[in-house]
Amino acid sequence: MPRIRTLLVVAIALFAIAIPSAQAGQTSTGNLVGSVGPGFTISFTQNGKKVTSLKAGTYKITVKDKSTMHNFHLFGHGINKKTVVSTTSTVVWNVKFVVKGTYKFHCDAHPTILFGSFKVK
Ligand SMILES: [Cu+2]
Repeated sequence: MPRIRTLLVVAIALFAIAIPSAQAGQTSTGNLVGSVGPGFTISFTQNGKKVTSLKAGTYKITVKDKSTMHNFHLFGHGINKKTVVSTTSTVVWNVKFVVKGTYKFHCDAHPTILFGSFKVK
């Protein structure tokens, strides 16, 4: 009987530890949108405003590639995700920003014209 009680205490303790860590790993949606095209324009916004910084964490990013001559390429600190230049697409990425620092995005076909960056703090 004491052995079962010990196991129960351990199980409850593990459960108590698991709950906060699950919450910490939750995805923040935050209405993040990466957009490129249809003209020569690229943007990364949150609720319609240009993103300059984000807290480290996992985010759901909706990427709208509205041009067959541009793509949206997000990269830095282990992140490297992109759409295809020759097609249009709308995709949702789950991106985990772990490392604090500057992240960049650009169009691979026009990296000196269409580019931007933001910080993860
Ligand atoms: Cu381009």
